[in-house]
Amino acid sequence: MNNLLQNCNYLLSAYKPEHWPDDKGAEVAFVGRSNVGKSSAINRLTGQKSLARTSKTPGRTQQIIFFTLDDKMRLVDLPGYGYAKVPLSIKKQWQQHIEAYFSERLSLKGLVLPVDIRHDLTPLDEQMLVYCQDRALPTLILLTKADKLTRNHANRALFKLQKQLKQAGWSDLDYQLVLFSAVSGQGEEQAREIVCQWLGL
Ligand SMILES: Nc1nc2c(ncn2[C@@H]2O[C@H](COP(=O)(O)OP(=O)(O)O)[C@@H](O)[C@H]2O)c(=O)[nH]1
Ligand SMILES: [Mg+2]
Repeated sequence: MNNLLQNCNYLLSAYKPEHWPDDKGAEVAFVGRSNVGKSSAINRLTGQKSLARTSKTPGRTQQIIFFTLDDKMRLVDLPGYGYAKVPLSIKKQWQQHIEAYFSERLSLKGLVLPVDIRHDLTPLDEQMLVYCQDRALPTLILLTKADKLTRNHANRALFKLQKQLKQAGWSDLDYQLVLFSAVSGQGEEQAREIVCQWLGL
């Protein structure tokens, strides 16, 4: 099947809101813990090996990176969080930028939140869900690195996360949940379909 996201190109990296592209059209953002597989997910979904730079060293990119599909649609790689060695000043700056992005960005139509299938949700993951709920933004939680577990264990992790979200007061109407692997391609079509729908493709 034709990959509607494949014609995605690098647009720009922004340290400051002044550098963001015009707030027009539709945008889908990816945000999550450092090293969770955000960039790998963007590469898998666009079918490009090295569109977003992947890294074994967490916490390296503090910019917001914009990719463009055409003049009106963008994918956005937001800086990762939760990396302990990042200085407090950078963490504060990160918080400000992310808050500004979520509160101001009108073209933002949906958020992809990758979560490592082997880890629990962190407080910042939940904070992202709060941002989405505050502006009624559709959310896709990708349970990444599913290839690291057997199918049985992966399904168990999925149920565990659903339970954790329910206990934290989230309704299953607040998010969609997909088992995903950038390595095997598990869940890629389902995730791509959701992203395309948000973009109006
Ligand atoms: N096994 C496996 N490794 C992955 C997967 N996704 C990412 N990785 C690895 O995890 C590390 C961090 O990935 P990256 O995409 O740079 O994470 P980011 O910091 O969230 O953008 C890299 O070494 C990737 O190769 C996956 O689905 N399966
Ligand atoms: Mg990355």
